[in-house]
Amino acid sequence: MKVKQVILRHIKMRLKFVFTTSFGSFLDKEFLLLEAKDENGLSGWGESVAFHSPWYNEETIKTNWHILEDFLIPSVLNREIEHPDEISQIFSNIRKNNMAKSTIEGAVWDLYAKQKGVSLANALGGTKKEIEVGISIGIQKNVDELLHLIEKYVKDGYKRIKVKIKPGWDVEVMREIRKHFPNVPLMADANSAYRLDDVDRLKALDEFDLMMIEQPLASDDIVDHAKLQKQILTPVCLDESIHSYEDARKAIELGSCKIINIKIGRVGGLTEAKRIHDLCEKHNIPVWCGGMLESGIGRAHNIALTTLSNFVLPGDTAASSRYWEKDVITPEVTVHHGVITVPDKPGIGYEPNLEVIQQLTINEKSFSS
Ligand code: OSB
Ligand code: MG
Repeated sequence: MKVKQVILRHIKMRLKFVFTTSFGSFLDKEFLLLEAKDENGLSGWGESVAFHSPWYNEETIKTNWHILEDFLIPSVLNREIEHPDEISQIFSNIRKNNMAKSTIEGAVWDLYAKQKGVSLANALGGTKKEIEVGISIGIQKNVDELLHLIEKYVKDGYKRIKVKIKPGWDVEVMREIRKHFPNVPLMADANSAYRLDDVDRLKALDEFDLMMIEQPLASDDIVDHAKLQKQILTPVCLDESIHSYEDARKAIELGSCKIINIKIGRVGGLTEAKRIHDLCEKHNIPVWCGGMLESGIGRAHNIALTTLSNFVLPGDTAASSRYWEKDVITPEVTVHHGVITVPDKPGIGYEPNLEVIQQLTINEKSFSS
């Protein structure tokens, strides 16, 4: 196959709620959509999950645009490609910038699946027809508001509740949650808000029977996480620390985690995500698919990836309507009793809604060879 044209769009969408983590809050979500067209007019779609500011990792929408425009798009345009696995090879001389790489790699995967007439899930080797999802709840103004949200999402049927924590919004909050929801599958995500010195506070979470604690320590650490895991009962799950297969291999070898959250953008694309999945499966490390408040395009990629066999824990891929008044795909992603039915149409299986996309586009550029 050959990509003959790429259209890069900068989109701005308002979330239905303010999302707050240990790093700060936001209401407007900006992101990039990349459309890759072949000679027959078929389009593959990818989404950049980089944020407006570099709080989650070092990438931003602007750095992604730059790397895509000046390096990644030129190296893919008009090039003969047999299989999307080649894309990560083509990019191997460009360091990091994983979210930028993943944007175009995902579009090529979608295009490839559409050309073959198979679903993206199928093209990746996934077999599940349904996937289970949980919900990620940001830090709230007070515990009552958090309890109300949990009640609502439990009623909706979400398979597990994840709450964001930080020092001062942790042990007492979990105690309150457990008082009201003694049996709900529960986990916490710290987005790197703690240091190894905080071990006593983290040990105090052991009594709440959490499924895991996600990324308690520094975003570039795997050594202290290994020390921490030896001292707490709650399984450590790594998010920010895992950028590649090699990171995953080292973390598993060191005992830095018992679970890994795979995000396609963070690891540079679907091919690398699948490699990490396979490695974890071999080592009995369960994985789940993380979320980055994606639009429907990125959400569809997450759904396809989650059909792989070792995605045994509910992911953060909640329904479109949880985030957006109107998503950029038709149909929107819906969740029934905590389950998403995986689409079986070719490619990502949801149709990009060009009218909605146009309305939300604040900058657009077309590239062709
Ligand atoms: O750490 O998993 C995270 C959202 C933005 C950035 C990082 C994270 C998150 C979430 C929400 O937890 C996941 C989602 O609902 O998309
Ligand atoms: Mg996380």
